[in-house]
Amino acid sequence: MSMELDVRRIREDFPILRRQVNGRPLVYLDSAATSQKPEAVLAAVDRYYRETNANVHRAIHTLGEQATEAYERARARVARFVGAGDPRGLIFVRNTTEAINLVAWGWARQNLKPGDEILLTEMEHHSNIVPWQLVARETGASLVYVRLTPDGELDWADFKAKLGRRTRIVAVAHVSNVLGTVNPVDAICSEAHRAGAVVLVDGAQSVPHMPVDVGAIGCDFLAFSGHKMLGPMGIGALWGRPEILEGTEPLFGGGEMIAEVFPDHSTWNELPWKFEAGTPNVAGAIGLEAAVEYLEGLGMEAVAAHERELSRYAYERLERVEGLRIYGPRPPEKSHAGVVTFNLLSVHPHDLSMILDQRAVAVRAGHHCAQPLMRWLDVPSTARASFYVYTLPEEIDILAEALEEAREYFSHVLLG
Ligand code: 7TS
Repeated sequence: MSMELDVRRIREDFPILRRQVNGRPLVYLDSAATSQKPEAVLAAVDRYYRETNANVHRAIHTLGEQATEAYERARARVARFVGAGDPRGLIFVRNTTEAINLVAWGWARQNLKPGDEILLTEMEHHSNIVPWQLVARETGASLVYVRLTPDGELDWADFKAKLGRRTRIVAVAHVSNVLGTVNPVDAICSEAHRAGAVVLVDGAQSVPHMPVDVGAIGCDFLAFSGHKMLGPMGIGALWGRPEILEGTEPLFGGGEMIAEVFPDHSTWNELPWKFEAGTPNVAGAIGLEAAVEYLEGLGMEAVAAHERELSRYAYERLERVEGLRIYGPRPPEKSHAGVVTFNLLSVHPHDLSMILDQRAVAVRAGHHCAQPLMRWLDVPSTARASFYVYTLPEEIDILAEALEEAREYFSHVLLG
């Protein structure tokens, strides 16, 4: 198999991959939930706390200045990673969920009115549904969902039909965390802009796995999480077009986000600090910078090619497991990221996941925070294997063999 990355070499950078689970080497196939962390990220966070720790944007002393410089350097690096030349558009938040809420409660609450429409798709994660429901209730706007094709791709004709004069914002996942579908976000942006709507791209499953460039996509907002891209938990980012953010009122008030405070009113700091109230997660931002540096060292084209190859192989291998039903667009004919979702016979995915765990295989089981999509699939839940830079094709073989054993076991149980 042609491999774009030297995966064995990469694995040496991830200490957790040396551990055993139930007496066997860990087979970690749950990177869509969260990724593991390389030494470089662990060391960057550790070094920050050992050598530089101080609050940012406040102190004039050496540590304070070094911490501020490191935090702002991390911002510029993360902004460049997603193709944003101007770091003023890059706001550090906790995760994708917070980034989307910032747009919903900031921009949308201030700009939507009764009759306006928020256009979503049937494959969204709950974090790209629920904030819009709350804001729709508050503003009188309504939610409209683009349908999926039987393959689990966006129904383009339905998108064009539902995008209209009333559409104010389109919020769409770049990559589905369940089906692995890669959505044509650049085409979505040009259509939406023609209709006068802004576009938020949920990049939680794309920014870690493929080259993402906000300029090339043409989106207005991009949300992503550090913990899914080799970085620490508790740090993520919202990128927004600076001209839109300039016109948006802050969401949280407090230290850092102000220019001047009077007893009865305040004026706001400049971008991006206007949206970063209180002491930020400086160590997290520095860890995320180290993650970005690590990914750039591998090359995002190579990362994407590696995962495409793994998902093509996973389909080919898992399709040979009798009784396994696989969902989502089939690679390589269809554009598909490193996520494979399936069910075995009528076995509950939680039971399946427990059996796989006995063999040290970690997959996710459940509704994957995408209940509307589960209803579309007409199943209560699924099991999901997801891949990253450290995933070996041999681990897909181990998964397939464990599934074959599970099928043996359950077919006896199910048939009595
Ligand atoms: N959007 C998508 C497409 C996601 O996959 C996730 C997390 C989120 C948003 C939310 O990210 P968070 O960092 O704010 O939690 N997805 C998953 C998953 O698939 N399994 O666990 C979390």
